[in-house]
Amino acid sequence: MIEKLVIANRGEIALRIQRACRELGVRTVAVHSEADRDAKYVKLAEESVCIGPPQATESYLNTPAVIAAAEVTSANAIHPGYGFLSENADFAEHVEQSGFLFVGPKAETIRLMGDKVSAIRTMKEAGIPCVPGSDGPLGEDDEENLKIAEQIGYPVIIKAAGGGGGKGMRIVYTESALLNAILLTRAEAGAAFNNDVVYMEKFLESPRHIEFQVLADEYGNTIHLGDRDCSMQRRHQKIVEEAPAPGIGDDRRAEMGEKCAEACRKIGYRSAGTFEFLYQDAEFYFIEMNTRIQVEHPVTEMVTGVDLVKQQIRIASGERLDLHQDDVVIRGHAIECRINAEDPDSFFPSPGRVEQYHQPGGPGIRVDSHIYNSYVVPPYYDSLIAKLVAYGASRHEAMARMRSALSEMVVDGIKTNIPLHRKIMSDRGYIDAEFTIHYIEQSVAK
Ligand code: MV4
Repeated sequence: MIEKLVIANRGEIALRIQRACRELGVRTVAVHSEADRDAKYVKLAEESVCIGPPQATESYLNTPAVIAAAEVTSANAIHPGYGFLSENADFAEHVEQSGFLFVGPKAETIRLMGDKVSAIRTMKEAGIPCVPGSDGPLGEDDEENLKIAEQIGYPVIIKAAGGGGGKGMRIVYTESALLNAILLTRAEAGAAFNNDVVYMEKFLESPRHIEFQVLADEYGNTIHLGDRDCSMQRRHQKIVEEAPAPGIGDDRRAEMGEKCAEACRKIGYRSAGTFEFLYQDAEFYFIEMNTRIQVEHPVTEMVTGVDLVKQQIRIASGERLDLHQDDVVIRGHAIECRINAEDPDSFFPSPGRVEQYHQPGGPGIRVDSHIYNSYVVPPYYDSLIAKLVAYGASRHEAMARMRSALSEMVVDGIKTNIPLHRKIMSDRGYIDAEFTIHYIEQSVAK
């Protein structure tokens, strides 16, 4: 049973985990860098430990410092949040070897999913539809690689097994460009990930990004909580997410969700997880699995009423899932706008002091944020300062509530992307749900 938990993260997610623990009666320890001494989650914490200088590599990414914080405070569990150490298999292994519970899957599962070639092989065997591709690493045989691409059909994409989230990929449109692209991607992957394994997939030119949320306990009980559309992104940074994914029928959602839940059971998955798919021409193609709680988890919480962070902590405590698939009902629609401290036109980060903060409210509005009047957004970390979430009975009502909330929201002193969100919420293509992963770059942020 988790009695005292170290929150190995910062910002809004540290606060989110702290709130879940307070509800569960779990004591918490905040760890923070020197730059986050005045953070809200540190002030609200029962206990806090400074784990190092501002640079994340010296603090939030410092495995021995995080584990030492758990030791000196006699905590018995560590929640990694998202980013930082959340999908680092070696970290999860160190946590467990040091005698603490890790809030997440087994280290071996994180390792399996971190290698995209083994993740795809595993999911394909578990009955998940994948992108037509090389079905494994590319070898050194040029003729063989040309043959694979010929069979798949151009364009193809070369991806690094150690990549993911947009790093280490190269699109190839013609046979004449293939061999050089493989060499280049392999060299970059070796340098960036210390792993030069690359694989090939059919390149899907205008897909949507749709993902499925799952929960699994240690005893083989697995459920899905429906899907999210995360297509509204720029340079692999998601900007707006929503649940359920527009245009996917309830039967199709249930069928895909059940496949994901079934795959979790087959591979012995534990904790919260996300299956990422590309969706094009009414077909789903698995690309990656995320083994962490995700930034956009609130939209799923809003449409299901399930507290995903509490479930993660209960599962890590060794409890059984207290939900069956039949208990999960998707009702209404939720949209999340990621409010970033950045220039709305150039997307350049804009850290600094928040002179004035007015949080929007009203029916169906949720704000997950760690900022307050006179809070200084540090320059060292990502620029997310708030997640503004709107729930409505329909997508139409959720959008109307989001527009209203955006019109009320004030963040002065720094630049934010609130003007960009106002633009998106009144954009015809967004309103009509006619968009792909290329929409922001092609139509909104030209
Ligand atoms: C693809 C693809 C098209 N075809 N794979 C980018 C991040 C990584 N998670 C996988 N990515 C992609 N893989 C095939 N076979 C297009 C992308 C992609 C993308 C995917 C999801 C969300 C945003 C994206 C932006 C550009 C490219």
